[in-house]
Amino acid sequence: MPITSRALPPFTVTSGQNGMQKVVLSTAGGAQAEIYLHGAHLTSWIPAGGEERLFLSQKAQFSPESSIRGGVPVVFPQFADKGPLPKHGFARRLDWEFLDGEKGPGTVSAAFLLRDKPETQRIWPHAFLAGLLVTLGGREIEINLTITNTDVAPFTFTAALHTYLKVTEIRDVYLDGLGGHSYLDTTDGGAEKNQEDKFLLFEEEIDRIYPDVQGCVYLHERTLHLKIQSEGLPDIVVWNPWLEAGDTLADLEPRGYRGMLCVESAAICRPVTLEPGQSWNGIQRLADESDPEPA
Ligand code: TA6
Repeated sequence: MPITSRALPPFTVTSGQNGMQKVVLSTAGGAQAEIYLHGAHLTSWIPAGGEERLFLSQKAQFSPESSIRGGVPVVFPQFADKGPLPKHGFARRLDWEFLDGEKGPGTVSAAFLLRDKPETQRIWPHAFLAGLLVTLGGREIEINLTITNTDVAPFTFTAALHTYLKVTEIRDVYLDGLGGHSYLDTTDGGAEKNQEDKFLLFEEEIDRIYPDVQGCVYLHERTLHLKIQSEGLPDIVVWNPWLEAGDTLADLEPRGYRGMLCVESAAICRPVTLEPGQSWNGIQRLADESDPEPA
């Protein structure tokens, strides 16, 4: 019998933390990603020849009632507390259905589905379908959120892909791509300010919404270089709780703030309205532009 590739299968459904189901994606080139059905939550992304690029709290709760601290929480149908719903909506706390995995040329993807149910109808009386398609390439990953109005009346929502990027030391990190942009400073009551400097550095708590950012945002830390690209999600949120606010988060390990930076692609400032039968689509793409580790 000929010896064939020893590569992992392109996708497998397996048991993760606390027995919760997750889908593991692997490309022939060695990239890997993990998505929990709970929240359709991407918790791990390792590009080919690279290291883990998503932060996952050591104290993350893997339980039906919680959302997972780290990775990429799906925020829908409400960003933060900008409305009557629980913070960041309900999609991140519900179990999604795994539809299928698919292998493409150099990529592998997994599709997840969430539909309204009595639990969501009680607090948000709308019929909808939410789809999340995660596509893993060699050095890239794409997270594609689709919302469809399956109701007989229009509805309006806000949404975000609340990505926690893993860094070694937040004080060594800087973001490029937001210079000259105005932002709403959530740590200052939402005051509108302007980022004069080309680079955004980190030395204290930060919680900002940059409306309508054209172009990509780049994260740099020594040899780490990540490109963050958004489509259909025009606002960028940058968040790090720093020490004091970080300590109030029961599911973040002490000094966990040093190892993370949230760079979120979002639709907040202009909420999305869908007529019956209409769909909306928002994408975040992460590309690892660091030099690959020698094999
Ligand atoms: O997206 C930034 C933000 O809204 C921050 O204000 C911060 O509270 C963060 O999300 C995390 O929220 P969570 O509910 O997950 O603790």
